[in-house]
Amino acid sequence: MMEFGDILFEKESGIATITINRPKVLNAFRRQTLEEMIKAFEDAGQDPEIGVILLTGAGDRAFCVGGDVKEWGPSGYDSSSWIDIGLPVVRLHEVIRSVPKPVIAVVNGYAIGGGHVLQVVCDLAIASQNAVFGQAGPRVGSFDAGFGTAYLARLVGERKAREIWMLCRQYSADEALNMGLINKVVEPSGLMEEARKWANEILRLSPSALKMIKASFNADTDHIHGLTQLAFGALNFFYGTPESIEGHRAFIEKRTPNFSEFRVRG
Ligand code: S0N
Repeated sequence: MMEFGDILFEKESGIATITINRPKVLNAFRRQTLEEMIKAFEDAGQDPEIGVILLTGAGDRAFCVGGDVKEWGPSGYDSSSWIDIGLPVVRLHEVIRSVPKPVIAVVNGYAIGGGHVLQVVCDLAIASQNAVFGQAGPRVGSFDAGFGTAYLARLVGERKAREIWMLCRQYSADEALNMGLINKVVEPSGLMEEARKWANEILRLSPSALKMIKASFNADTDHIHGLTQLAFGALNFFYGTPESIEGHRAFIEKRTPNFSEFRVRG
């Protein structure tokens, strides 16, 4: 079994479970976390003993709250942030979509920012009653567009997807279920049991049929990968600007950001 520092990776009875294990920062990810997740997904994807992959977060507060804002310190983002976080995020989205097995997000708390996008790109999502969903980028001087926007709109419709990004509100598990963002809501104590139940149902089905079905769903939205690459390229230019730094500093300093000086003629 591979050794990891930021994640837990277990395999049992056909099910691989990848757990982001940074509960002190609500399972926010850094470059190391992303690289380990990519390796674990690739390993599970190639392992003939594995038929389903579960993705979850450690503890009972969070699934994942996106990039670790504190890793870059109070001076804010700079263009190296793109290399540190951006490139592995793009690759991780790709790997979750390309592993030829169903991936289930098991959402046990906050799924915010890039953590929310992770659950969006999974094939299925089961959440506990206390899960909270939402985007944060425009509040913290960042954005995770591409699959995070255009594919989100496939799940919940254009209006709701635009609301999610343009207001940065938070949504309960029941609201997420009603808008088609997730598949099922259960009591927190029964979350893993329910996820394993779904996984075991999947394990009874034809792996080749599932592989082709996943590939065919993906084929319809694969062009969004290009949008993701463009958006992350734009993010590289955005980081390090006073506007992006204001969002980052405001979060670190626990205050409301003031973006008023950045409003320009269209
Ligand atoms: C999750 C929220 C809503 C929880 O609010 P709550 O319950 O009031 O708890 P807090 O007191 O706010 O948080 C508890 C402790 O956890 C720390 N923390 C929270 N989020 C992060 C984080 N993302 N990174 C590091 N630490 C985090 C808090 O600071 C607090 O610590 P203490 O107790 O020491 O004060 C609320 O916390 C929230 O809204 N969090 C921010 C979510 C967010 O903005 N996520 C995206 C952040 N990342 C970026 O924007 C950088 C860009 C990036 O990494 C990226 C680049 C490309 C593609 C994707 C991403 C990506 O972020 O995903």
